[in-house]
Amino acid sequence: MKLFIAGHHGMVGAALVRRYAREPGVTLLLRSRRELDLTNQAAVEAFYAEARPDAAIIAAAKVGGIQANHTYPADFLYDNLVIAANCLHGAYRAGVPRLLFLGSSCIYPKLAPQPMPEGCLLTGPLEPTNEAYAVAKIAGLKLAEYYRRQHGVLYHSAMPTNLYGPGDHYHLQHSHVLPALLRKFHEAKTAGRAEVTAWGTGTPRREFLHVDDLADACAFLLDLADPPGLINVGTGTDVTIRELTELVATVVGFTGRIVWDSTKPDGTPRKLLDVSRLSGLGWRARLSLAEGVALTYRSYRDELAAGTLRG
Ligand code: GFB
Repeated sequence: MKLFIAGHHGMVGAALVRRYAREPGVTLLLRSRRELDLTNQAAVEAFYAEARPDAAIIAAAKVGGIQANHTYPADFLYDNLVIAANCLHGAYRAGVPRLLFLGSSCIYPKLAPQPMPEGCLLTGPLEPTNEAYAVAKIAGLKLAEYYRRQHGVLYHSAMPTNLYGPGDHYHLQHSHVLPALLRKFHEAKTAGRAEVTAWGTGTPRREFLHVDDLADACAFLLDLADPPGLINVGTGTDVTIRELTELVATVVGFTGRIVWDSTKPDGTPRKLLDVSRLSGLGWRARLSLAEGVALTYRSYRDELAAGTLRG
């Protein structure tokens, strides 16, 4: 099988490359951003026509944490919408028979029932801090659904919960909470500082999935003969941001004080996926949050030492 992984330099794409390295029957088609600009429709169509993959996983996206999403909504909507449109339409035009599109748990309404089943999509208003990203991802998953319905191609989508792992972004303003906290605690410990500031009130609840578990779930879904059109990928359990903060501090070995900056947004109060559809099919996440954070702190230090840390 010739498999195109769109976005293989990103955290998710790189995890997919690691996962498929174990599959001898799979040849990966990979293009860096310099080689193929996914926002350029003509370039994407030319790539598909020439490379002719048997399947594609669309892991390319402009992503960021709560503040980046809130500050750059036009970029988050435009880039993600165009990437989704080009990657799906180009695949369809070139006769690619199978495609897995990756979205995000923020596609569900802000006040969705918890845990959130796939069926609550488009039943209420979105969380304002990430509405732009969510609208683009909803358009992408609907494109997959409609190409499958109208044209009979096997295009389907997976919605991962908040992800973390090797190759994450560690920018203090623009990253997600878990990498931001790892960096803040590491730098405070190294500099001997007594205090670290975390954002918001610490009361929102979030679910975190290690990116290697997501890659395994993608490989599982891509093997199904008749995959669900839309499926949640998570662990099925969540923690408060305060609990996460304490866990990260413990893993890093920071023993000072944690101060909460309530001028920063909390975002959606809770975002726990209902993973019964996926567990019913026989897939479960392997890594606990404590194991995953310990592994990620190790890769953070390795990336820092190698000069490859992003952000
Ligand atoms: O991970 P995060 O940036 O995004 O923030 P979302 C999660 C929670 O952690 C919020 C709090 O309540 C933040 O206020 N938090 C505490 C921090 N300290 C920090 C910190 O130092 N940095 C950050 N970033 N947060 C994102 C969406 O929402 O989730 C994206 O914006 C995407 O579109 C992603 O869907 C999965 O979980 O709120």
